[in-house]
Amino acid sequence: MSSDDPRTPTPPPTPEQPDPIRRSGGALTTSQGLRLRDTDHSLRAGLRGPVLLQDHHLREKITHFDHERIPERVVHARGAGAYGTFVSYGTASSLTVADFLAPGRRTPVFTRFSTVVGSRGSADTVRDTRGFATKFYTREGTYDLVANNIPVFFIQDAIKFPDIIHAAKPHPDREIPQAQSAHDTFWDFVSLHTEAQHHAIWQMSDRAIPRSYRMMEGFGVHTFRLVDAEGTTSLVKLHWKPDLGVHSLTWDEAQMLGGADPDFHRRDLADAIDAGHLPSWELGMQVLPDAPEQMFDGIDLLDPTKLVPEELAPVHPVGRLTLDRNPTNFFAETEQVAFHPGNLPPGIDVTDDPLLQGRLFSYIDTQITRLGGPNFAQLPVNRPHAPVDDMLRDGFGQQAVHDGIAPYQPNSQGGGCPVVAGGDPRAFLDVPAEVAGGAKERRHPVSFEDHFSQAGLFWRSLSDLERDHVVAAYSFELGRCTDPAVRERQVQCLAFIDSQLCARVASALGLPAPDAGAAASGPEGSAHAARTVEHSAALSQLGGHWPVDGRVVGVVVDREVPPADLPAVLDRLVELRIRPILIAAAGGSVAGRAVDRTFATARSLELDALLLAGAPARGADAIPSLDARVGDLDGVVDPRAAILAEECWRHGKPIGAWGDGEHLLRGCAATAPLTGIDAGSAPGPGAGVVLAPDGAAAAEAVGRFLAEHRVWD
Ligand code: HDE
Repeated sequence: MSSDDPRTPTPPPTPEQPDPIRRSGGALTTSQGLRLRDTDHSLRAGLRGPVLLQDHHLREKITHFDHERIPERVVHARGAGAYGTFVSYGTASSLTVADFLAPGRRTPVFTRFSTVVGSRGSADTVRDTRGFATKFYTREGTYDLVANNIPVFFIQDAIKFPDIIHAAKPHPDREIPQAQSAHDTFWDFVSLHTEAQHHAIWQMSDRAIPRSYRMMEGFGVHTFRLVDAEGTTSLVKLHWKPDLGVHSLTWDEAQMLGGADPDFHRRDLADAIDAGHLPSWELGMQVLPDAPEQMFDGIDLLDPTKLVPEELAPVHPVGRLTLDRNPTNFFAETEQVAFHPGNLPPGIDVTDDPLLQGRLFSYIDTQITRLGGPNFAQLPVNRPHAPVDDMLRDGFGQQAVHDGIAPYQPNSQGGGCPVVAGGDPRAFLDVPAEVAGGAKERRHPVSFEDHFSQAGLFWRSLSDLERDHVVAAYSFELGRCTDPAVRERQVQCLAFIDSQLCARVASALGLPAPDAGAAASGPEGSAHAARTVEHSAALSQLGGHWPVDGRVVGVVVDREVPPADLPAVLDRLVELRIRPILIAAAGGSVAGRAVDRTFATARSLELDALLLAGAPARGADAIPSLDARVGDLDGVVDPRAAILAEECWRHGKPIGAWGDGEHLLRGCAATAPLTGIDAGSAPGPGAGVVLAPDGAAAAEAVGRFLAEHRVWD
């Protein structure tokens, strides 16, 4: 097929190759290409008369508008995406014939991140699992790695998917709460259907409130099967490891952001890419022997509620993904992209995990409705970059003009074309893996019955601070349940995970902790516990130093008396790969730099750290009622600057001050109830608050703290 053959789908547009359907810069036309003289007035019978039915432009404009919405995804409705490139290290080429994993191979990709439960207009920062789906436009056809940021799933069998989702979505009577798991039906289900407990404890951890899509891990969840050139197979678990480390919001920030900036993650991703802070992840594989029983160290590899601790099977890096281009049009690309876990290249195949098997059916089924028919693979974002020569024909939205008369096999009327690949090793291979036989039955193996041991492993592997957050999350979520029976049943489940966790949550809820003896004996199934390691350091996200690329630092400045070194400090931050946001009482410019935010528009929530470069005089729009909350600021300094500092302090964000900024910082420190900064001890290094001799030193110090994400002390 030649490249100008109409059957050859063109790859998604790039900025250099605009989509031919997109008309830009020219005259306004109808959909038929007729140039229009006016689009502001309907055609009327006389100046004050009725509108005429014959106004084709009015009818077309309104009719098309009436049909602009398509159904949102039944899950993962809210998301954001970007294009990029995957570069293979070649380290997996001994395990799989997949061409995109050959040494040095570069493959274009599109990645979409999402929340699961909320609808398309819901907030980004809700407590939820995140989707992390990547479409690799490989030379051998499209590969979709449809992953989540949590390595295990709520259920073991696809037949339970409607149940967990119905329980997690808003209550059907009032359709509340939106995008929340803190309600009765969710906890009703997970406390009755206890295989959900492992996923639920991850969801109660900081993993479920990421700081950024750029700072999340991704997990393929299921075990997949690789096959090499000799036909030797291995089982793998797939991992995305972010180069920026795994970091989270605090719960307080997540909730405040739901109101202040519901688009926080979407904006963060697009802004970082625009600013050249390109997000990147390493793809890694845990490689496990393809033994007939498909168990590894007591862990059933077909059970998607179990992970394999990295201490038992290290993650081997096989390539790097870098996202470098924002979509041009949200609807055309991010909304219409369609992933499918069965889109696999030669060399990667599925396993008999019953959750994965159900997914293979579900994705295409839902997309036929959502994208209006069976031809959605022809939409620009979904078009394979490999040549397509299928025998699929007609249907709603057909874009191709197929020639010939023989879209069937075998044929002689089309010269036998398109031909099947036969034994060509580059064609897709259904790996002839043995099927575990037996009678047909609706039952799972006994190894699926352990629902608690890995939830306990997760809890034990967290640092004290992370555990505090988990306790607070359970206490909040169960505290929002109205039915005492639901609360009590979930507290009983916590007893099977860990007695200390249970006691702390029970105490917060004012419930008695179940007696330790009952908890220790465990529920039915615990005899099969896959308790292989006591502790897995990889499950904790704290510790370590990470690049600060794309972190956001607010610089508070007094427009009237900016410090002389302000431009140098802003330049230094950019050199450190940090994005400065200049904040002043009013807009305009300071020292030749544009003010990015005024006190009316700045919120601490978009900042990772704060630099105080002055004690800004009150803006004309200063809020008098805030004065009472702010102590020793002379009634001259704008109280909103102090509130920025107080929020940063409360959320563990480093604060640096120099020059006149010291006055503001000391004023904050003097009002301990407001700031939480202890007035007795002078702010200084170690507490995450730095009084620096100059701006450069303040910027460097804040950068050092940011490498650890937050100052938890
Ligand atoms: Fe999905 N899932 N899922 N899922 N999933 C969808 O497909 C489904 C599961 C995941 O950005 C839907 O096109 C079933 C696990 C992501 O477009 C739907 C089961 C994992 C996305 C669907 C699962 C995922 C989806 C909704 C249980 C992590 C968003 C719209 C058997 C490994 C993709 C759509 C995007 C989307 C079904 C479980 C990840 C309904 C039946 C496990 C990231 O087909």
